[in-house]
Formats: sequence, structure tokens, C-alpha cells
Amino acid sequence: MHGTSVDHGLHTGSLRHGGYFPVLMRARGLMRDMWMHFVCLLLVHTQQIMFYFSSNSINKCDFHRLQAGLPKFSVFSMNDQQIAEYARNIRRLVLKMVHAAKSGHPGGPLGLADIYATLFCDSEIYRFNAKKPDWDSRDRLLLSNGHVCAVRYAAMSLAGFFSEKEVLTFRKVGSKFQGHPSTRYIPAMENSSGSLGQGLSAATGIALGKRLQGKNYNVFVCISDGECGEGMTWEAATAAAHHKAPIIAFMDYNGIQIDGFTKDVCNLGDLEKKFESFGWRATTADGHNIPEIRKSLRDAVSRLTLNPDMGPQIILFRTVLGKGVSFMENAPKWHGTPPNDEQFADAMKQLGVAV
Ligand SMILES: Cc1ncc(C[n+]2csc(CCOP(=O)(O)OP(=O)(O)O)c2C)c(N)n1
Ligand SMILES: [Mg+2]
Repeated sequence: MHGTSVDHGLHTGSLRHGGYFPVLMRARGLMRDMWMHFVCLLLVHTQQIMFYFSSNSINKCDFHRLQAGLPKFSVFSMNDQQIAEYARNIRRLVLKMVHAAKSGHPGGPLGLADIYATLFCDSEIYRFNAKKPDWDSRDRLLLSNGHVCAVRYAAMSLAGFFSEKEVLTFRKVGSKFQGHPSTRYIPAMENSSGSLGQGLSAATGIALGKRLQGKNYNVFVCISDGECGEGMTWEAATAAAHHKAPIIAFMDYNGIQIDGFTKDVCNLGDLEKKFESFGWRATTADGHNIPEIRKSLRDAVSRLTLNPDMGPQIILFRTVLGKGVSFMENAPKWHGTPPNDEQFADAMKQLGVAV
């Protein structure tokens, strides 16, 4: 084997065979190299490829598995149309749950569907791992206005935390999916709620605790406008601003509460100005415009990442109670009334499903 060296797997010593053989061997080496490059590319892009295929059937999409371990600012997320489809699926599931239970709150969840879809479909905003709900680095997403929990259960179910069959036990005796959520039964449900006004305080405590522990997850909290009639909301707003708590709050600002329109029951005034005057960074956005929801939440996360001591932020999402079902939209009755069979069929038809 005189003069033998290895070049892409080709023994140049074999040149002694002459003719086409060396050319064939070189071609074989090249093919093997190309194959190896292809395998490497495939490995590097597996996440995007899996996402591409899974996004064609959003119901079965298990993108949550890919979220774990991704860097904070990965580009991995659904596009706006896919998020809109996810929101439609949330609305369908919410209606199925409330109809099956013959009780519950459809209005708030339908109004919040676009916001929850965005949260669960954009890893640059909210990071979770459905297969490991207690993942220590997960962002903490609190729910203060617990009566809207159907939207949270539906969003979690579509993301793979639990099956549709399970969530359809909603509000039944013995079900994990109670009408007001409990941390005892639901993983990644960071607080129990139902008694209004407590979520902002809980979020303040968790956010200050995470700072003391040097952890870097984000703390989100969903609150409602009706909760601004609770004194505790404003105690928490004061404390959060004083301690510069790193919270991202967002509000279901639909102008409705249990007894009617907030302007009639107890006028809340200009909530953006009120939060600002308490020392918060407050903005208002359209809670049904997915690019706008996305931008406002992403901006809040970026601001906090750049300046962890900036203090609390709130996005007031203008929403329509009952959004997506014409007869429920902006009608206080649907705060807490389940649809009967006829109304359910009509609502599902409006959401593109024949019942
Ligand atoms: C401490 C407390 N007080 C009163 C209630 C009764 N309650 C249930 S829902 C609700 C209205 C809440 O307003 P909002 O969350 O804005 O309602 P939505 O927009 O979902 O209709 C009230 C007063 C409660 N759950 N907890
Ligand atoms: Mg409201």
C-alpha cells in the first residue's frame, strides 16, 4: 500500500487500478459526504420540520414538546393564521365543555380565546412544557378571574397537557376541571382562584420570590376589569409598583361583569391612567387582533428582559365578551349562562362545526 492516504474515504493507493475505478470510488466518497451533510442538516432542522408537519393539523400539534430547552428568544412559534385557528379550536372546546356541564361561564373564555391562543402558540412569550408541567424553568401563568378557567383548560388541552375527553368532565363531581380552578388538581395552574381580586397579590409574591431566588422565568397574570372593583387589586398594584415586581399582567377589558356593564354597576374610569398613576407601565391593545396581541406581549417580555428592575407592566386587552358567537357577543347574560342544545348547535355552526 505505497503512497496510500485517506481522502474522503478514498484510498488514493487504489489509483494503481487505473481506468474508471478511481473515478467511481471518488464519486462514492462524494455521495457519502453529501449524505452525511443531509443527515446533519436534518438533525439541525428537526424542530422546524416537525413543527411544519404538526402545524398542518393544529389539533394534534405537539409543539409543546419542542419548547422545552429552547433558548428564551427562539424563533419557534406559529404564524398568525395558525394562532387564529388555535383560538377557534379553543372556542369550540369551551362551548363543548360548558354545554356538556350544563353550567359555567362561556362569555369570558370566548372573549379571551385569541389572547390564550397567542400565549400558548408563541414560545417567545410564554414558555411551558406540557409533558413536564412542573418544569422548574417554566414561566408562571396565573389566573385571577378564575370563573373563565374554561379558556385555560381548553388552551392547555390543545397544547397536550391533557386530553379533550378529560376536560369534557368540566364541572362534574370528582373532575379535576372544577368551575373555579385549583392547584391541587391542575398542573402548571399556579394559583387557585374563584374568589376575585387575589391574583395580582399572588403574582407579586411569586415575582418577588423569583427575584430573591435568582430565577429567570417570567410571571404572567390574567385579571379582569370586574376585579378592579376589589380593593385588594389596588393594594397589590401599590405593593407591586413599590417593590418593582417583575410582573406582566394582562386584563380582560370587556366592560362587563356579573351584574351587567361595568359603567352601570360601578364605573371603573380610565384603567390605563389608573394603573399608570399607581406606577405601572400600562398599555391598551385590541384583544382580538392577533398581531397586536402578539406584539404587545412580546414587547412586554423584551422590555423586562432588558430591564428586570423596570417594575410591573399591564396590557389592557379590549375584548368582546362572547366573541365569535353572534348572540353572545357583548351580552352580560352570557357571563355565566350555558347554551341550551339549540343555542349550542347554532354557536358551533358559527364556529364552523356541524353538531
Ligand atoms: C371576592 C368575590 N366577590 C364576588 C364574586 C362574584 N363574582 C363572580 S364573577 C363576578 C364579576 C367579575 O367581573 P369580570 O371578571 O369582569 O366578569 P366577566 O367579564 O367575565 O363577565 C363577580 C362579582 C366573586 N367570585 N368573588
Ligand atoms: Mg369583565
